[in-house]
Amino acid sequence: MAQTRVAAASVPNNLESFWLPFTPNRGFKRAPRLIVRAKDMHYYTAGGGGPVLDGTAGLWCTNAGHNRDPIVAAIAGQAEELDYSPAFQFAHPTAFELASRLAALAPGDLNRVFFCNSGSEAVDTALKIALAYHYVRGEGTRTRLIGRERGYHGVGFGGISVGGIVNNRKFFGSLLAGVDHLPATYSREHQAFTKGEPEWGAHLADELERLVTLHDASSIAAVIVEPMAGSTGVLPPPQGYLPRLRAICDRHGILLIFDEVITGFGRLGYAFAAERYGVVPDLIAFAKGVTSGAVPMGGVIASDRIYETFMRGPEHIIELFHGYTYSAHPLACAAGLATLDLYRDEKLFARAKALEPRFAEAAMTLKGLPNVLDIRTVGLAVGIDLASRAGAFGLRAYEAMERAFRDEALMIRIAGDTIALSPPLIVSEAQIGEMFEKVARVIKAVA
Ligand code: PXG
Repeated sequence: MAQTRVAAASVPNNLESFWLPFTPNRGFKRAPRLIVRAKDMHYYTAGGGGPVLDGTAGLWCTNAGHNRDPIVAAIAGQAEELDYSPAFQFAHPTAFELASRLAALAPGDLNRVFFCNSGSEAVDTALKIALAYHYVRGEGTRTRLIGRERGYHGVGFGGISVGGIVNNRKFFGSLLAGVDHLPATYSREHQAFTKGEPEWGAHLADELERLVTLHDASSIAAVIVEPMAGSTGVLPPPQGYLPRLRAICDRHGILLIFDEVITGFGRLGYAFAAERYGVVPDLIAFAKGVTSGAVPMGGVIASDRIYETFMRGPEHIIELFHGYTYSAHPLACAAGLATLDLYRDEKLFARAKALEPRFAEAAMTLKGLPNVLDIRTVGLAVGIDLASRAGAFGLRAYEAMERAFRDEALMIRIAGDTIALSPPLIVSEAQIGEMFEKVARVIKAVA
């Protein structure tokens, strides 16, 4: 099906109108990187170029690989049957089916699924549910939200407020009031070149106790963290850190939110990182891998306890004043179901887990190359820190990204001077080898 559309994909003659997100627009428009088609592990570029190896599962989302036939067929079939139906006061069957499947994948009593369309919306939804939960149970003084330095929770005002990335915050005014941050868990001094979760750093969870002492538990609604911080360069949690955070939250009646937008759907070898770390949060935010990137979708999985807290009061009254026109969109739900089937049938989460040691070993072969300051691996993800060029933070990695694409036919992600790789979970051992050989040549080229 994808094949028939290739001929139609041509190079646009005007690049000016599209303002690209999170992209230096002028440089891009001088030398655009245009993708016109994808299949499994590869992209194909305008003018008949490619294959380009996808080292990043798109933006951490195409976990089942690109243009998988069952997902494409499910979207096409759904589009013919039901293009749209409202999710306020009405619903369609596929939404219930997908919610049940997600509840079955999620740990503990996380059984209630609220749908939205992106990770940013998922985060803002989770924060709002947390605030409203305390309000409806009569603890409306709990309004403070705690995030973490170097956290990425999307780009909504809630997400950037609890997030910890200066450039995502400093341009945008006063943000949400009443937010505080835990310290980031990364310390190069203590954990450089660690495979998996570093031994050092569990004590940083105790900073939450300090914040409780400062603000008082009666003012704190929730703590939100990524189990593994992805966007700021793959920061696996220190051993024991997440259980400690859970214990402190429990002690003080604070909800724990895991932002699993990246870690969900197999990236760390499990349906959710919560399972890998043996910690059940109160809310999980998800997106990306739920449809393998094929249709936008996000959502929040809440505990039975939270859901039931809302199910009081007169039955004709809306329990949660929140939702989106496209919540549980039929195309997204159909794509989601087909994607979950693929994950199950091809055992892709277990596959990621089985490949983790090989992936980590291949990643560590880059140690010793010029400018490589640290390599962190966990699941099928790696962050490679490069030394910055003098006076030009981010330039070396930017050059690496361009060279990887043009000279090595490899797509990589960059954050500052960190290279991140997170291939689709269908990646072969040979492709893992190929990927790191290409990255090695690129790192030498930008030395
Ligand atoms: N939470 C987390 C943990 C994320 O990683 C979002 C929320 C927001 O999702 P949406 O769908 O609103 O973009 C994200 C998104 C990168 C990269 O290269 C990461 C994301 C998006 C784009 C690029 O690290 N994460």
